[in-house]
Amino acid sequence: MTHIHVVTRDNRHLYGNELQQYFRLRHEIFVEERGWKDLYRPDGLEIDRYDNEHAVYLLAIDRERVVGGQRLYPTLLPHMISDVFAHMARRGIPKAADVFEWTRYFVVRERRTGRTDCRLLAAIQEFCLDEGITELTAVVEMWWLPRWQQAGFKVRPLGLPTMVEGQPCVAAAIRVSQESLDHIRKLAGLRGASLVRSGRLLPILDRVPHVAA
Ligand code: A1S
Repeated sequence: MTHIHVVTRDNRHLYGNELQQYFRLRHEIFVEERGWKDLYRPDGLEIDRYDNEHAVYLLAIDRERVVGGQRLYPTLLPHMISDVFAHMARRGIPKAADVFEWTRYFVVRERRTGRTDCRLLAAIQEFCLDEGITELTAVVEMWWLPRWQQAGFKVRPLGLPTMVEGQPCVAAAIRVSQESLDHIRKLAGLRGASLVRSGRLLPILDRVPHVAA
């Protein structure tokens, strides 16, 4: 059975093996499968400057095997949109304690039937609602827009579509809401809360450094 585990700086010591798998999978999927060659590392682990103590991971784990994942990062710190994609957010980059950037979303190939995907989408809405995060920001390829619409996510573009690595992409903000969670839970066939929180986790917003990016 697959569960979505919350991994933060408070409990990452419990997930050493799973985090190693997760970074290796990110390399396999983003560098080798998706061809994002700038992320290549000779050790085969895709780790970037945002994989630090402020990152939060929601990992889909089936009996100690990581089968999917996603990352959240505070927008009050320099983050991918402010550092690299600021030109794609001409309407302004949302930066607030309760706004997080959403990156590195994947499901392993043999689980791409939509089910793990729906669970990860439900998990992100559930986690953000629980923690008081009101909005997510992301840079995505355009094919995410109909996916989000189908998932019941409320999305507003932050700028015009722009080519990134030969693909039309857009920066967007997604509103976190109970309505979206209910919608995606229904699609995923989930009745209630599905997140696993191991160890002693402090509320995420208590951890957000109040430094403007
Ligand atoms: C940043 C993301 C942020 C949210 C943080 O009938 P199909 O196969 O065409 O249906 C597909 C397509 O409609 C669409 N789709 C998926 N990958 C696509 C691509 N590279 N280009 C264009 N369209 C694409 O989604 C439908 C279902 O996809 P799927 O792979 O068969 O199944 P599933 O279970 O819904 O998994 C979707 C994801 C995106 C999770 C999976 O394909 C994956 O992990 N891909 C590699 C990682 C990735 O590209 N992540 C997004 C960027 S991170």
